[in-house]
Amino acid sequence: MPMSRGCFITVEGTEGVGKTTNLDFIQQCLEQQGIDVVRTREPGGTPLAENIRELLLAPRDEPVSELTELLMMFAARAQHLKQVILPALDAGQWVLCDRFTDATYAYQGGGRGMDTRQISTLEQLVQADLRPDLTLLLDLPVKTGLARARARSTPDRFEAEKVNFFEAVRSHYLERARREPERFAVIDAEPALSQVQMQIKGALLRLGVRVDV
Ligand code: Z5A
Repeated sequence: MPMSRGCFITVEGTEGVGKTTNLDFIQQCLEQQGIDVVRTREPGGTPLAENIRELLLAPRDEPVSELTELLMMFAARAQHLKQVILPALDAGQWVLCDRFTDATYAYQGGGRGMDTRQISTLEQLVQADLRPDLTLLLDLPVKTGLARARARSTPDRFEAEKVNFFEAVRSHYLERARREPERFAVIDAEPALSQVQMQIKGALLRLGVRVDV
């Protein structure tokens, strides 16, 4: 019997919304149901793509062109898809990814103001018809997220952006979620973690995952 393809779950949101914290929880929920999970992230997920991530995040004096940034995001993604995501899905594993192409639309399209047709052209070239089966968008007022993130570590090149940048990122994410409600689940990330996790459990039911934790 042919093996069924795994599910592809992505987690998105602006700065400090709690992606890392909640990815741990989602992974635990899936594994508790006996699902074989590959957890990964973007930009990154392979040695080469992690090198590209370091180049992208490092603060630098030289201004980084928006097109260079966009092409580097998709270069890392092409490698990640070929080496990790597609083989895992084909082998029936579930892929749980911290950010994917919605982040490119939100950060490079919304934050940097790039023409989303350029993003869509690269999306088609790099990933053809592959889209996540479920995208959890953790949503939080920008100032709350920045306060949480900045209490934790020194800012990288993206984290050093101003509040307006993140407001544009947030509204792009919310607009994408509004347009694709069957793929996105918008999670209110402001309340206590236990309440955020209740909402996540509800969203996982869409993929038939019933969680007992
Ligand atoms: N980027 C891009 O521009 N284009 C692209 O296509 C892609 C990415 C793929 C790196 O991403 C950068 O790449 C990112 C966008 C860009 N830059 N930014 N900004 P990243 O995902 O690695 O970086 P990040 O967004 O900065 O994520 P993060 O720092 O790992 O934050 P987080 O995972 O969302 O948050 P956290 O570490 O889980 O939580 C933050 C703190 O809040 C922590 O102390 C928690 O304990 C606390 N927390 C979490 N939940 C709660 C609740 N419910 N209540 C109270 N406190 C909480």
